[in-house]
Amino acid sequence: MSVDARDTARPAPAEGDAPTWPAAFAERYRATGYWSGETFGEMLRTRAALHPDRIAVVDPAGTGRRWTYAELDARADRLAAGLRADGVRRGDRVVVQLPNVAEFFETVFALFRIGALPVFALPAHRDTEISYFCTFTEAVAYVVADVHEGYDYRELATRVRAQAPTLRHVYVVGDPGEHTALAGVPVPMDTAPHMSGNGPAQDPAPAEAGPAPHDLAFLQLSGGSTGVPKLIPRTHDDYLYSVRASAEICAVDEHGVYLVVLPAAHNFPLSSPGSLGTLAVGGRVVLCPSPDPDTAFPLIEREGVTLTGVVPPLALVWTEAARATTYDLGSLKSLLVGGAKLSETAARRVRPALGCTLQQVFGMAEGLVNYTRLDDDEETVVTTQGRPISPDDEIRIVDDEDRDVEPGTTGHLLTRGPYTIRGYWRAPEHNRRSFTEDGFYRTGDLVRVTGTGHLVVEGRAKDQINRGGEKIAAEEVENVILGHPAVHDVSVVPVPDDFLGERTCAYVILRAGAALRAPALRRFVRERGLAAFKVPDLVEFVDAFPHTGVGKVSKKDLRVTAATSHHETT
Ligand code: OOB
Repeated sequence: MSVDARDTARPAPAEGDAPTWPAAFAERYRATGYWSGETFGEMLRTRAALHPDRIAVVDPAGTGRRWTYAELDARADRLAAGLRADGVRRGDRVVVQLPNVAEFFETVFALFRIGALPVFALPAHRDTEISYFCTFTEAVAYVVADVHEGYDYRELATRVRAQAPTLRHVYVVGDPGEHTALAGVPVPMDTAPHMSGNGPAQDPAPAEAGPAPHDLAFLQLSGGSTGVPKLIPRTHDDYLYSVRASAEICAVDEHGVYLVVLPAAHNFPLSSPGSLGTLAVGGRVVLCPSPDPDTAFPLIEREGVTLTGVVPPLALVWTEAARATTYDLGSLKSLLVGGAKLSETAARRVRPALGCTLQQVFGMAEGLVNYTRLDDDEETVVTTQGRPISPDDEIRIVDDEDRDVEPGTTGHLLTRGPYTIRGYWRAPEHNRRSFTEDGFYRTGDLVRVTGTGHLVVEGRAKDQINRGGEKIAAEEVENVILGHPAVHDVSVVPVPDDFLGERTCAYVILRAGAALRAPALRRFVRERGLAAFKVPDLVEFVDAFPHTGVGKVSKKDLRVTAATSHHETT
């Protein structure tokens, strides 16, 4: 394995934080060219040099902003210099919780250049999640918006700061209140001149060497099935490969205009091919402040959007709205749908309604992403969730004892490859369960493979609810509910839902003599500071849970009960 020259004079990242690929695999992935030896910071620099005046990012909020590649590049440099001056260093973690605003890219590329790791939080996360991310990752900084959708993130930051001893800085996009304005991060004198020109920034003498391509680029969140979310360590090499290959599969080039409809930090709009895939080929990224058709459709028309990615419930809303819209959606070439299973019925509606190609995407923040291809026949596109990006994505379908099943039979999906992690960040115990000894990731998905190598998602073995693409670990919600003094026991399971695919149902056994009603319990969960999408949609009070032969709560039976009973709306 070649050692990058930039590695000298730099401390190695802390040993053991993140399991990595064995040397033989890394060598192969480099030799095949998957890992190109470039960082995200360098990718943007190259792009800005090639076409400085082309628009990179459009943020239509407020008066609207259009940043060229040169401007984004210069802004990332300036912010990187300012953050360095504030003491943010290579390898440090910085929790980034921003809505779909241009500063998301400025921040993320600044951190990429420093080699500090963004920890990608979602705007919906609240005290419980953010405090956990900040303390577990020992984050030195936290970046938020001032107010978004009526919620004041500065107040959240104040509370989190009191809990997280390592957090030295809170940067705010907009009015900073008691914190620091991101726009006001001072630029040290020696780097300031690079920022004034119109062309791409000159390669400034770095205050400190930046990251190497095989270093971690960021920590992404796992939907997970455990009490606390797991963090997914992705390297520049592996992620850049997945975004470039995704752009090729989705035929995105410099004329591509990608609309970021889902939260920008999520792996799907970030990388499939998403904003990063679009920037990697010199296209244009348009931020959509809200996913509803009234916001998205005018932007599609005005900006000539060529592709975007949505979750299945949104695909339903869009296909319905497209029938009556007066906006011209003719520029849209493809709609990527993923994050949860798209029903065949819904899939068949996409092309007639929106006049564009459907691409199903079955991906995961841990790595593996599958796409239906642009030249797949219609039946394949509507009935499968696609095939892997890479010829080197290894797929195994196994039974409960890890034995390969007969071809075409449904089983557990295990995978390993050039952009699938070999372990979560600082979670050795959990890694022993989530990965096989030879490095396959246990996805928790039940899948079968068709004769053409396409995957069909048939179900899920992990203890998770997929609420229209938003993942909820049952255990995380159960732990919060168990904190209620009236609750003796609880079990959280999915309930089928026509629109979202699944909703959450909490089955609760109360303590003897205790009284509690569903609205009070839901309020309790909300007030504990959990993201709103994790608050159970339904609460059912029961006297006992079904049990398995060995006396464990049978979630399988409870799921069946949940699916077949009539639920009062709570
Ligand atoms: C995407 O990533 P995550 O990490 O939020 O969730 C991954 C899980 C998968 O393991 C699977 O259970 C489910 O989400 N999933 C799908 C699916 N796409 C994801 N289940 C059925 N059909 C699909 N098309 O959700 C994600 C990451 C990158 C691209 C797209 C989605």
